[in-house]
Order: sequence, then structure tokens, then C-alpha cells
Amino acid sequence: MTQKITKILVANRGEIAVRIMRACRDMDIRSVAVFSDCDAGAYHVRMADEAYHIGPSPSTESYLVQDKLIEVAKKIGADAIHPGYGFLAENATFAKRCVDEGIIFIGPKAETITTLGDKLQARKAALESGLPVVPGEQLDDDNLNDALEKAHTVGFPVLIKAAAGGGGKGMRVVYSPDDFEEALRSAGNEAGSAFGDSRVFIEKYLERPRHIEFQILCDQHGNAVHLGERECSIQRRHQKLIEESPSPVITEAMRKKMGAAAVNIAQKTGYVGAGTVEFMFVEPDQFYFLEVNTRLQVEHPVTEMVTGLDLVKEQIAIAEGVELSFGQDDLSIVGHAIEYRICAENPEENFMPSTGVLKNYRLPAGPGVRVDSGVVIFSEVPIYYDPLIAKLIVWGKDRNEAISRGRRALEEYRVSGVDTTIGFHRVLMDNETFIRGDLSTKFLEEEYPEHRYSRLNNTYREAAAIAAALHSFTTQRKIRLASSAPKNQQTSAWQARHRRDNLRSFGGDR
Ligand code: MV4
Repeated sequence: MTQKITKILVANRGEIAVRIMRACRDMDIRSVAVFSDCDAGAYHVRMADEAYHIGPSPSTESYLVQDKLIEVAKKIGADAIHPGYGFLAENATFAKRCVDEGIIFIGPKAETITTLGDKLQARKAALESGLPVVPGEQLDDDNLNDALEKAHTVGFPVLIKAAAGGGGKGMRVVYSPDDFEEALRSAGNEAGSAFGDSRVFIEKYLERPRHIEFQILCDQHGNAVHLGERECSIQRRHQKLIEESPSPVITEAMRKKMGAAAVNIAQKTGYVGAGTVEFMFVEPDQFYFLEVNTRLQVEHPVTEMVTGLDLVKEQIAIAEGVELSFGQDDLSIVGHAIEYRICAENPEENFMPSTGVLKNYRLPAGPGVRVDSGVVIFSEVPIYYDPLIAKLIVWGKDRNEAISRGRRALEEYRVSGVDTTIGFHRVLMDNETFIRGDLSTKFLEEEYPEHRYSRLNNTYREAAAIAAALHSFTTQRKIRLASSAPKNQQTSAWQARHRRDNLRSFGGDR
């Protein structure tokens, strides 16, 4: 039984809202934008077939207001809501409310979101599905002696994690039993105020794991496949900066094994839709279940580039009740893709968010280059939301070609008006450790302990820009001087004009 979706309300903003609307257009589905005060002129609003204002700029008064979104969806006759990522994407209450109102929630069932959102329940599901988990223990409330004993059983260093956790909140690494009591208390307090749930558990702490996650797709008829892995080890404070697929260290045999594990937990939990199973990976072949993300992820394009699939279209088809049109054996990974997150942040100032109007905005293009951008020239980057303004994704036949194209595209990218992470990515593309593919979640702190990367690089870039300007200026002078040369050797008026225009449009980054 299938139900054709004809109109989707996109409950999000920025690049992901634009991305979803593109899939809608490809599928001949009407797309509906919602927007806050400061987003009235935003790119996602311009991209939509219809757009509705839902409230003031703070997301708690707009993009997070469930009543507003459902009211708009019903009023305009949307048959589905796509939540994107962030905001309400992993909110089980919202997923359930949509269904209760007769609106399709494009994502897993509410119960699945609840179960997998609880890290303790997810860990239990992983164990029951035969997935390897890190040695760990559940803790009983207010029993310090019991907890300390369990920490000794697991063995130090231990990592205290919040059951409701996410984004590193309520996490504490403990190297010595002496520090355990204090860490347990503060982790519990932090989790309590962040999630309203102070339950914590402990795991053996792995010092230098890689972060490797598997994309899965499951339809409503029990068919499930994995789409290979993404390596997301380059992170800063739990924010990913670069993702790639395939991982430089995952062999075909390992992919089969970890992919089967990912599909296992999905089928055991009755998963429906697109999802991500996260693992920690320790070379050469150890892997441990971490968690399941019940949403479309920011980094989904690298998977699209190496599989040739459109994950948003797949999500929509699954929500319509259509069966997956391919099985595991129909899928293969071709080439290599890298995604660079372009954030309005200043890498020289500890990645402080940067806001303003984009006075210049020119996108890279050419072979193997894709940009998912949520902004255009003259867009305003507001203070209220996530600083991610775009994603640059490159594809090559192998990792080296992808890196070369990444370097080329990052050089072509022009942004002024806000600071961005582009310069930082340029530095990374010349990092020998990165080029070797020797990655871990400790990569950034180990390679750039002083956070000095882009300052050094910008100095060179500025020097290069000044040298180029001087060179160009002297060349121009030669043209003018050449007017006294014999007639037949003179630069024609249109040639000179062309060079002048080139000189005028010469511009570097802010
Ligand atoms: C870990 C770990 C080491 N050992 N668990 C970070 C966020 C949450 N999803 C789980 N995280 C970690 N769990 C054990 N037993 C290290 C991390 C971790 C991490 C994991 C993936 C990607 C980046 C990370 C950065 C710091 C810590």
C-alpha cells in the first residue's frame, strides 16, 4: 500500500531545507518553506513553491514550535513534513504528533526515535543484535560504591556518558579512581540540566578511535541495506569539519562485516527510513557500536557521491511506502568523496561564529565539484542558528584525485562579509597526516595544538595577493607604455579593456 506524497512542508532552514526542496522538485512534489522573522528573504524561502511565516527569529519561537508547524501543514494541505537535521528531527513527540494529525513524518517511527535516542537502550539493542560494544556498565542511582566498583571492573580510564546524551554533554573522561566521584556528580548534574535526565553509564575509554559511521536505508516492508561508511574523525568539540567516503582504512571485508552489523541493529529495532549507525574503529579491525542517529545527516552527500543515490528521494519514497528498488548486491562504492563544512566561523578566533552580509559569494565548479549552499550573494548570516552556511563536496576516482579537486575548489571559493572555515580547510589539504589518511578523533588537537593554522596560511595568502596585484599593475603599465610602439604591435583597444576589467575584478578573501 503506497500513498503518493504531493506536497511537503520542510520544517527547517538553510542548506538542508534547500537540499530537500531540490529533491521535491526532482520528484514533482510541491515544497513549502517556513521561516522566522530574520529568514524572510532567505534562500530556502526563495527556493520553495510556497512559504509561510512562523514566528520571531529565535528557533524556540519559530522552527521549534510544533503547534505552528502542524497548523501550517494542515492549513495548506501538506501530506508530509520533512524535518531535515537538528531542530525537531529527532523529537519523538513531534514525530508522533504528525502521525496523529494524519501527516507523514519523513523519518523513523516515534518509538524508534525514543528507543535509540536513549544511549543505554541503544547499547542494549546493540548487544542483543550481536554488535560489539565497548566494555561498560549501567549505574544504579546514588550508589557510589557500586559505581566505583564497576569502574574498576571496566578498568581505567573510563568514560562517563549521559543516557540522554549527545554532543558530548554530560561526558567525562576519568583516568584515576580518585577523580571518579567528582566526575560522576558533575556529569550527572550537567546531563540533568541539559536533558532533564541525569542517568549516566560508564564505558572503557578508547584513547584514539576513528569515528566511522554506516548509512542505512530501510523500507516499510522489512528490506534493509547499508550504503557503506563515512569517516568523520576530523571533529572539533563534537562538531565534524570534514567527512569522507570510503574511509581510508576500511577494507571490503570490513565493510561487509560492519555493514551487516548496522543492518542487524536496524532490523532488530524495526527501523524505517534513512539512518546512521556510528562506530568507533581501532586499527586494524576492531569496531565498537556507539549510537544510532535517526535522521538524515549533514554529511549524507559523500554517500550520495560514491553510491549514485539521492538519499532524500529515497527517504520520500520510503515514506510513501514504496519498496527499495535495489538490494545490497546491486550497490557498489565508486571513487572517493570528501565534504568540507563551510561555516561562518573564524578559525583564528577559536571558531567563533561570525555574522554579517555576504558582500561577495562565488561558488567553485567544474569536474567532481558539488556545493550544497544555503546562502547566495547578499544573504545575511544571522546570529540565531547553526553557523553552517554551505557544504563543498568533491568526488574523485580515488582519494588523491578527490583531495586535488578539494584543493582546487577551496581555492576557487570566494566569500566576503563573514569569516569562514574555507582557509582552514585549505591548510588541512596540505597536512601530511591528513594526506596519509592517518586520522583519529584526536587529529585536530594533535596536529594543531595552538590553533595557529589559518593565521600562518592567511599571511602567505595575503603576501601572494599583494605580489599578484603588483605584478598585474606592472603588466598594465607595460600595456600603456606600449601605445608608443609601432602601430602593428599595439595592443588593441578591446584587449586592453579586457585586461583592465580583469584587474578590477581581482579580489581575494576578506
Ligand atoms: C567514546 C570515546 C572513547 N571511548 N566512548 C563522543 C560523542 C559520543 N557520540 C561518543 N563519543 C565518544 N565516545 C568510548 N568508550 C570517544 C568519544 C569521542 C568521539 C567519538 C566520535 C567522534 C568524535 C569524538 C570526539 C571525542 C570523543
